[in-house]
Amino acid sequence: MKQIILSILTILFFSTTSCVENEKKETKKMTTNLNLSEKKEIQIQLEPKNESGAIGKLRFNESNGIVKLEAKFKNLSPGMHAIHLHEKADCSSPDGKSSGGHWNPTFNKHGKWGDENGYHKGDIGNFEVDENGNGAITMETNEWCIDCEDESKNIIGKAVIVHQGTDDLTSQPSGAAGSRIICGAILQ
Ligand SMILES: [Cu+2]
Ligand SMILES: [Zn+2]
Repeated sequence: MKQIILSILTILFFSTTSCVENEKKETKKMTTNLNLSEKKEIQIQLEPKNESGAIGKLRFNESNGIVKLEAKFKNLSPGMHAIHLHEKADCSSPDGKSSGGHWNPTFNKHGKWGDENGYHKGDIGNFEVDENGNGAITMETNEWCIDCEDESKNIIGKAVIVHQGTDDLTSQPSGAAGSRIICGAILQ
């Protein structure tokens, strides 16, 4: 009888400990996944195109499903300049055209960001450059992600392009913004 009770106790003991261990593993796994999805950052040095001499620095960071873009530019002509995400992370050609057209994974027409009639996922818009040639832009959106599974949101493998002119937000397919003066590949 003693023998039986002892074996029952042993079984009980082992089953409880293994339960606790499983729970520990679960918790650890969840925390790791959370950390991975919580903070992602990419910094890019932007290069001049079409011999513009313009340069810039750009940072994307993702936190809790929101991607924030912060960019600063130098040596541009004063006034409004268009900025877009183009479809290929390829800045190799001197005119920047190697980066392709506007990034448009949802097959919409070109437009102002947020327009109910449609806009490209790369249609960031315009930013202002002062008389010293300096400009900056920031933007936040949940319509992009950094390296996620959703190809209609993933900005990795695309390029940032700044144009000589202003995006009129209506001309198709790219806002008649003129030549490309800055390019940066979005790669990790
Ligand atoms: Cu563009
Ligand atoms: Zn566009």
